[in-house]
Amino acid sequence: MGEKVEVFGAWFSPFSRRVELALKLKDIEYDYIEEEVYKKKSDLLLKFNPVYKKVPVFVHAGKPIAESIVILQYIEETWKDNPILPQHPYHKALALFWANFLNDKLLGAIMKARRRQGKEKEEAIAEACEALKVLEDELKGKRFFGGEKLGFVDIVANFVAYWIPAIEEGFGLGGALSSEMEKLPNLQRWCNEFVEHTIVKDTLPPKQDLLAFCISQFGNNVASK
Ligand SMILES: N[C@@H](CCC(=O)N[C@@H](CS)C(=O)NCC(=O)O)C(=O)O
Repeated sequence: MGEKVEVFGAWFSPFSRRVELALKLKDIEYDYIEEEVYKKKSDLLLKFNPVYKKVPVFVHAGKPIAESIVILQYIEETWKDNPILPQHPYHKALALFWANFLNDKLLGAIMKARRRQGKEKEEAIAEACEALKVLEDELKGKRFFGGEKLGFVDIVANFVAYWIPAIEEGFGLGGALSSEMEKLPNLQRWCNEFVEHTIVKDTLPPKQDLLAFCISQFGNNVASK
């Protein structure tokens, strides 16, 4: 597959990092273009992702694809070596189910908590903590969500392993998710193993920079951004 592979991303974005991680796991070379998504989006980004206007955008042989989970599926289908999804249709469906759970239930509750205040905020935080407990059960007896090897669900769950403290700080969530995670041993062990993985390490932004970015970008303006 000799065609050009490009990722339009942002250094702090767990969604962009998902795409980069999949490419690295599959040993696919790519050009990376950093976008200033919260300052000025490039004309190319707007052209390639006119619907959401977000990163990541994956461009293969000039053809753009947006939305990290869709991009991961495309990468998996295009480059068959080092698979990140199970071959069996049922197991593949389960992996996609968990990927959607992470985005819809967990991230959905986190985003809701960011925008709400008072009781509604507390409820959304509790919903996010419930979702973490579900992940704890799912990891029972397993090294990774994907089994012995890191796979699709692990890639999508990158924000759980690394981004949560910075997100909590930036979104004014008060540390409840981090405290919940301390009570979940399977999830703790998974987080440690995930961030220590040699290829994953390469895709994690410096913790202090991430924290400072989240505070300056999202802090003090919780309801409106
Ligand atoms: N559902 C998208 C989420 C992407 C996303 O939220 N990207 C953020 C950066 S972390 C972005 O580009 N934001 C720009 C904006 O909201 O205008 C995915 O999975 O790719």
